[in-house]
This record gives sequence, structure tokens and C-alpha cells, in this order.
Amino acid sequence: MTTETQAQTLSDGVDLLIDALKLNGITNLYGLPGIPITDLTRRAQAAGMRMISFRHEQNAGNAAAIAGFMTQKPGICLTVSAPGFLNGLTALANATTNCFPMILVSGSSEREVVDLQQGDYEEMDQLAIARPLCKAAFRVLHAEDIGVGVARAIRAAVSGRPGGVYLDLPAKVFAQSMDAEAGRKSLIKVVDPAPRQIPAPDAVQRALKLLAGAKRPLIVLGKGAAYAQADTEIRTLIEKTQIPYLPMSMAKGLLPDTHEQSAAAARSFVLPEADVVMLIGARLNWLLSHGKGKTWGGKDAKAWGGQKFIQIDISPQEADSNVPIDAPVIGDIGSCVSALLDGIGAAGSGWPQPSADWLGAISERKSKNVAKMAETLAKNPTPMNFHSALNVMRDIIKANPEAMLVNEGANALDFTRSIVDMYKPRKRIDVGTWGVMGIGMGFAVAAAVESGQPVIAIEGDSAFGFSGMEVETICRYKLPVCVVVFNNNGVYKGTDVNPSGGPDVAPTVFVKGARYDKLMEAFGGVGVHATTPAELRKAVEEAVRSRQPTLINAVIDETAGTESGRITSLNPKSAKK
Ligand code: ADP
Ligand code: TPW
Repeated sequence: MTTETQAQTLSDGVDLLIDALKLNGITNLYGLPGIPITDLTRRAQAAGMRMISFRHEQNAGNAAAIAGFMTQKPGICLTVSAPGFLNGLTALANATTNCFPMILVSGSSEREVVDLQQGDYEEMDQLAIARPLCKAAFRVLHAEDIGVGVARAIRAAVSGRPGGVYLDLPAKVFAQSMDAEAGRKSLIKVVDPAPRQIPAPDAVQRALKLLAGAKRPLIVLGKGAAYAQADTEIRTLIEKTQIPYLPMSMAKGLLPDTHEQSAAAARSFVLPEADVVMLIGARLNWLLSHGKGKTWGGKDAKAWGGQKFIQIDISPQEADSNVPIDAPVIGDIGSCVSALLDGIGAAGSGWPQPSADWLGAISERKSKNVAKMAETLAKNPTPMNFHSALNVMRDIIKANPEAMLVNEGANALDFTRSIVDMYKPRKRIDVGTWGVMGIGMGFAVAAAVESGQPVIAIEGDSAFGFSGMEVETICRYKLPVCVVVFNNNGVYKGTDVNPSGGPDVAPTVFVKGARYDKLMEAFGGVGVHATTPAELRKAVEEAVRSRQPTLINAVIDETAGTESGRITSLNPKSAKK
């Protein structure tokens, strides 16, 4: 055989990886090239995949993670060894914490040299380091095992509680070749990667009994409910039972925030007052004050408020993690909600509705709070504050409900969450369970790539800095992303002073009057400096209409906001002043 014909009948590790991913319906890759994956990125593009190259792996990893959340397919992040791998690891850990399915695929150096610690190029025992930070970690040592490695990684990422998976590919594997036909047969098309998990009938009955006896029921929707894509079932359950509901941040829009059963504007009233709370894809972690304490009507921080809980979740270990769960319903949300609906349907018109007193009290609180907020939003102070700027953003999202909204910062996050209504499921993506800064531009890129819709990113100026260099990526791929930087000159606010009186500014203060808009202009995008709500409105409307990469430097009063936004109380308090 000539070399040429030999080459035609062989597949190498790169071919096998690309074919394995394509066979499983994966079309987009996020990553950053270098040894040993440069050829992989190039050949993936040649093979018709969309390869989005970033400026830092953390942003590529965040993009992959949110692509996983949006599509229920694992997002793929490709990195080089040791430093590239480590840069991707924060995103992998964050994905696991948030239950987003992603696979971090990293090249690594030679096992023999790494294990003897002989000092290879970018030497690091990556598998061992990744393992505690993800759901599962695999290493493939032979090209013929790539099919199995990819299949196991996909199943681990999306089945049960979704999460991050690490797939380690030593450089040698990319170059290994095998007979093309045998290679093709070694690949696995994963059948039913996230099997439905049907809840036990007695668990459903127990939940229904508790719900039927409730006087002041409440439903809490979490991002698991958004991820599950059981939108119709969830809406039917809420509307049939007439139970008021609270959406967690990324569950906003699952039902339109303007829905009359939304109790979001009466949150601090409904949590302590509810007698039975049904959690759907939401954990009772710090974001829900661990289900106890004053938020829930307990007499002190540790005390349980006396509510009964129903928890719908795919993880059997989640219940009782903070307070007793009276009725765990374990299964996928679609199946669990359908089973509940069957039970409610069987009761016919006999299914009890929440008491009129309860609904009336909520509605009264809501009207009062909405009126108060409307008053605040109508003010037009100079310089702009968070409210007057967000009044504009609120109108724009209302007019463009298909747009994706990315959101990070402290005050910029908290005010946006409470002021900007969402109208469609899975449109709001943000700092999630950790409140991590740095998701902004990675999420924005993936949101544009995966949805094809305009993306609006509302960013604190500190938050933006963590991933700001990706504005080049946004320009390079001509993505319809409009970044709005709420510039108040620092972390939280720009008004701190150096207590020592020395020449350095305070740790939370940035360069005053910085022009983030120039950053976008440097790469050919549109930069706008906005100092009034009218200027902001015009610029965002134009960005959404034109789909041009745009960055608006929105100047916000540097005295506005509070330290850490709404979670000031989590700052450690010492008796020492
Ligand atoms: P939030 O921060 O919005 O309150 P969390 O991230 O705390 O939401 O909770 C999400 C929960 O949803 C997790 O406990 C996870 O196990 C669960 N979950 C994710 N996907 C599904 C699914 N398809 N079916 C059931 N539960 C799911
Ligand atoms: C990876 C700590 C929480 S919020 C924030 C920081 C640094 C920035 C707040 O300022 P910003 O917003 O963005 O200007 P605003 O609207 O209040 O002015 N490192 C990581 N994650 C977190 N959460 C932090 C630090 C933090």
C-alpha cells in the first residue's frame, strides 16, 4: 500500500474525537488552541463544527457551561494542558455547583513522564486535580477508547443531576491512528443520555396529600425547573392549582414575571407566612436562607419557621440537607409535575384552591410594593442611578422578550433581578449558586451562538473586568451582543477612601471616569458613552436593532448602591472596629 492509500484508511485520535462528538449531536465547541489541541480545533472547523476561540479558558468554560444549561446537551470546552486546564477549572467547578452539563476536554502531557515527575512540558496530574471539582473524570489512553470516553462523559454530564465532567486526553492519543473502519465501529451514539426518572406513586400521593391540606401554599421555582424544559407542565400545575409562586433568579420568565400568580413582589411576606412550600428544582441553600431563620418566620437565625416542604428534585440526596422535607418527590421535573397533574386531575373539581385570604393578602402586598417601586423608577436623578438606568432596561426587555439577558455584579445584579421582568423561559442567565463574578462575556458569547437572539449583558464595572477582553471575541464572531457596563467607579461603589491617607486609592476603587466603551471600539464594535436614561435607551435600542457588537459605558452615581448589594449581612462582623 502506498502511504497515501494507507492514510486514507486510517483514523487518528483527532478524527475519532470529532466524529464521536458529531455522532452525538454536538456541533459547537468553545476553547482556546495551543499544544496539543491546535490541530483539533482546526480540523473540527474543517469538519463543519463551530469552533469559538476565546482569549481566556475560563470564559470558554463558562460559555460551554451555559450552552449546556440552554440546550440540555453538554457544552464542550477545549483547553491545552496544565495552565489552560487550570484556567478552565473554575468554570468546570462552577458548572458542577450550578448543575449545568459541560465537558472540559483538556490535552495533557505524557503519563510516563508526569507520573515519574520528570518535568514534562506543562506537566501536571490533571485527572487527580479535576476529580474533586466535577461529577466524573475520565482519561483515555488509546485512540480506540475515545468513543467510550466521550459516551461516558456525555452520560455523566446530563443524566441525573447534571454537572461538569472532565475528559483527559494525553497528547499521544491525538496522534495515535487505527484502521478507519474499526475506528468508526469503536464510536458510540449514546441512546437516551438523560433517561426520564419517574417518581414513585406513593411519593406523589404523599405530596398531593400535603398540598391538598395547605391553607397558604407556595411554589418555589429554581433553575432546575428552567433547565428541565417542562414549561407547559409547570405552567399548567401553577394555573390549575392557583398556587402563588416565587421564581429564583434563573427561573424568572418560566412563567412571565407579570403573571398574576407571581409572588415575587411579596417575597418577604410569602416566605414566612406560607404553610406548605413546594420546591421545584430549587435547593434550600443560602439563596433561600437554608429554609429557616427570620426569612422563613423563625424566631432567630437558626430556627425553623414551621413550614412543611415538598421537594421535587432529581437528586435523591438533596432532601433534608437543611430542614426536614416532608414529601420528597424524586424524579425528573417533567415526569414529577405530570404525575402531580394526573393526581390533581383525578380529583376533578374537588381539588382545593388556596384560601381567598391568602391570595388577597399577597395581592395587597404586591400592589403596595409595585406602586412604591414605580415611584422610585420614575425619578430621573443626575447622575443616573441603578433605578433610572434599569427603568430603561426593563422597557427594552419587555419590547424584546426573545433577547437573552446576562447579568453580574453586586448592586447591578440585585437591582436588575428585581426590576427587569422576564417573559420567556431560560432567557436570564447570571452568577448562579456561587454568585461568581466573571461569567459575563463567556455567557454572552454562548447565549448568542446557541440562541441566535440578541444578547443584553448588564454588568457591574468590576464584574465586567473579569472577562472584559472577550469583547474582541464578540467582535471577531460578529455576535449580536450589547454590553451595558454600569460604571460607578469601583467594586460596589466608587467612594471609599484609603484609611491610611496614603497615595494608593482604596481597595474597592477603580480609575474614575473610565471609558469602557473605548474597549469595544478598539476591535471595531460600537462604543457609546451614556450619561442619561435617554442616551442609554437610544444606544441599547440601536444595538438590539442593528445586532452590532456594542458596549455602552453607562455612568452611574458612584455613591449609589451598598457594599455587596443585598447580601451585606454576609460580610464577617468582628467585635473589633
Ligand atoms: P436555584 O439556584 O435556582 O434555586 P438550584 O441550582 O439550587 O436552583 O437547584 C437546582 C436543582 O434542580 C438541583 O437540586 C438539581 O438536582 C435539580 N434539577 C436539575 N435538573 C433537574 C431535572 N431535570 N429534574 C429534576 N431536578 C432537576
Ligand atoms: C470570582 C466578590 C462580589 S460582587 C463583586 C465582587 C468583586 C463586584 C461588585 O462590583 P460591580 O457591581 O461589579 O462593579 P456594583 O453594581 O455593585 O457596582 N471574585 C469572584 N467572585 C466574586 N463574587 C467576588 C470576587 C464580588
